[in-house]
Amino acid sequence: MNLHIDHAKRILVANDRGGYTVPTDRLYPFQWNWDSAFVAMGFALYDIDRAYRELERLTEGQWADGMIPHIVFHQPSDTYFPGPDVWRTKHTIPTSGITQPPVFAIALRKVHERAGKHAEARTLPLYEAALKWHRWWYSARDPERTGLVALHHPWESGSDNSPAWDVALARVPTTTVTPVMRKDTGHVNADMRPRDEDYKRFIHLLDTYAACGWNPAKQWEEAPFKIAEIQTTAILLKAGEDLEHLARLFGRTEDATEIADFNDRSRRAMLAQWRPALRRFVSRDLISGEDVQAATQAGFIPLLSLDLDKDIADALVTEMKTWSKGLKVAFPTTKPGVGSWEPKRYWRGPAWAIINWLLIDGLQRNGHPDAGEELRMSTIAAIETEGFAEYFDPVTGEGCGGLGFSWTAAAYIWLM
Ligand code: 2M8
Repeated sequence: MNLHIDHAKRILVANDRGGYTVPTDRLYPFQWNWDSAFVAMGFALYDIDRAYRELERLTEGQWADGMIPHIVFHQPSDTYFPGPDVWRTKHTIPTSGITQPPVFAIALRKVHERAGKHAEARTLPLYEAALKWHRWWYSARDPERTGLVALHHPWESGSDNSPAWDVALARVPTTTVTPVMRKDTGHVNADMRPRDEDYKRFIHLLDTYAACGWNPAKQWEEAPFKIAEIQTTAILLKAGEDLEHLARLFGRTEDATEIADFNDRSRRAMLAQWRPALRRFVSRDLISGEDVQAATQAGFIPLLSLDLDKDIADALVTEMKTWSKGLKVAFPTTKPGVGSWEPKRYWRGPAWAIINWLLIDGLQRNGHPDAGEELRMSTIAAIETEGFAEYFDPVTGEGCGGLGFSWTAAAYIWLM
């Protein structure tokens, strides 16, 4: 038995709160959307029942309109801000009012394929939930049918304080109705977290959407932050491919046609976001109408769901290599050396095991298994040296943020 795998499994046990896994104790005491999808894939390798449970418990938070919220507050806790009283949503089980990257259907296909006989009955309700959520993405977050889905809040990207949001977020006022009472900086060093000014803007956005009654059409009109986002769309497309696969497997021909149509739309739109001069893909700021130029990991995530021409795939890999050069741990979430790069501050530079996981899959898909293998080894070495930290300083290799972190544990189990 590999001792690290044993340790990873013990972390998932310690973070279990009754069929769902918190990202880590105290810092994140609830169920988070994309964290749970990664965790479910980890469980899929050794405990299918628990893998299904993770996804099932997440869907308890699904809204009638199909959205699966970014946090499900199954039980109260006073160690996190903003809690359910700040979100003011109306779901029976308290939830946040925004969403997160749709990794869910990617996880569901993997769980289903490892579940063997009799899996269909347990997979089907989750398949239905995923389909409802994908329909929500394409109606609520792409009403103009461009193929790129839009985010209304940096938290929806999962890359909360990424330099990708600097320009758009600067337009959001720092005034809030809700007093900002941060708890995160009581758990981890403030230098590793978003700045106070970011939090004021995060809460300004939350207050704005709460005032819209969390109505998607109203929010679309009033959102002061609206980014047609490349990483989220890339994940949605991969999830869409997996969902389409399940639809065909279950003989759901009409669903399959509908999903294939979503997928085609996103595929075409993403290809149009390729910028040869930058050697990466870009998001679009829907308020200014401009490209998001910031050099972040998001620009490489389309590897995951597009079958790229060789010259594009090669250019992406060349660019990725220049970013990783001389680093102890790849892959940095911001290009090293640019003004906004901060190697310890959360999503402004550090390496994250789950981002690497997506990139590894993408590199394999696009004919670069060696680059994928290098990244896999870099991720494993970082974890074996520093433990199951939330993320890693790419220069020193230091494990940062929360410790005993669920998605790092799941990534380790998966990547080994
Ligand atoms: C971080 O985000 C939450 C808000 O959702 C926070 O900082 O309070 C991000 O790293 C996000 O991607 C992640 O899902 C969450 C829980 O691990 O923490």
